[in-house]
Amino acid sequence: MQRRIFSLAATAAVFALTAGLAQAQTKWDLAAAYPATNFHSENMVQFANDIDKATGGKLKITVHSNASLFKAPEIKRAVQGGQAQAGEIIFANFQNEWQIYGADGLPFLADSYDESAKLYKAQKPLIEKKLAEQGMSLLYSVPWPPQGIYTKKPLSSAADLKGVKWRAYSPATSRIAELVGAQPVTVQAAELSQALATGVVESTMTSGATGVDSKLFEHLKYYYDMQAWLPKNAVLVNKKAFDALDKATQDAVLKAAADAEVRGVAASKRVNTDTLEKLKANGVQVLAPSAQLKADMKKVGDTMIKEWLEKAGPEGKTLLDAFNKS
Ligand code: PCA
Repeated sequence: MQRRIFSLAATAAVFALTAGLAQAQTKWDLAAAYPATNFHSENMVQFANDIDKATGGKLKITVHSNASLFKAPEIKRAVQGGQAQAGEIIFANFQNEWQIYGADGLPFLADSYDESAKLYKAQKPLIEKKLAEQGMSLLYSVPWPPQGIYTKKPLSSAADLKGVKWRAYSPATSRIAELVGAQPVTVQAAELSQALATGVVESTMTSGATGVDSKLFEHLKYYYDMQAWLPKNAVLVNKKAFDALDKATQDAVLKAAADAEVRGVAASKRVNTDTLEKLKANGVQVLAPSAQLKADMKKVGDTMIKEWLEKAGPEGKTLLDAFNKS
């Protein structure tokens, strides 16, 4: 009898301890779309670790990379609905929902790291307001390296892209294909290697980073370094999940986010240089576009910016004015 009472007491003590821990610890899922070795994903893991450390383990965030929790286009809705407390999106994927999200996916509107930072500054207040209406907040945003064209065959002008099966990742990258007479097929990064291997696509416009992540060099031997735009990823949080944290934990999240943004931009720049070198080492010809190809793509960009402005209306004009003034 004595022993039984003792063991009951011990069980109760264990229960009390676990309950205490469960109360003190919050667990979040962060749905991400790119491979674990991608610089955005690595940065996100560090972001989660920083929060873990700063809160003494009170907030544990698990990063689910490579679209393992939700497919890229589903992540935004998952965060909005609270199926994931946090998630990483690429704004350009959501241009059809709201044109402002697509501004950094337009060719040659903001085509360098400096211009990208200026565009972000102009976009940010609008995006923060929209996300708040959607029950979310922006934690941080980091640009991909500049986008160029991968092909199987050399390109002297955009006419060489006619009829080519072109992998798109966003409405804007589909529109480019239409304007040059290529055949757009939307394939998110997590499925890109397979789409190339099975011949579903034979060209794409993306960064050196994704070229290395998805081993594009196994199929595509030319990379035209167009430096056409720098689309941004963003880490979003469900507002209710954030509001449920105590003030000190909220502050830790915001501090880690600010650090991740600065660190991410620096990583993007580094990765831009490194991955172009890796493409070369893997037999890709990394080339500057011919004057004709450049002029052709610039024309495509001009058309798309005009179309964008028509759809974006006064809000788009406000954004462009703010960007042009900066
Ligand atoms: N890589 C991502 C988006 C932009 C980029 O550089 C992709 O190709 O899906």
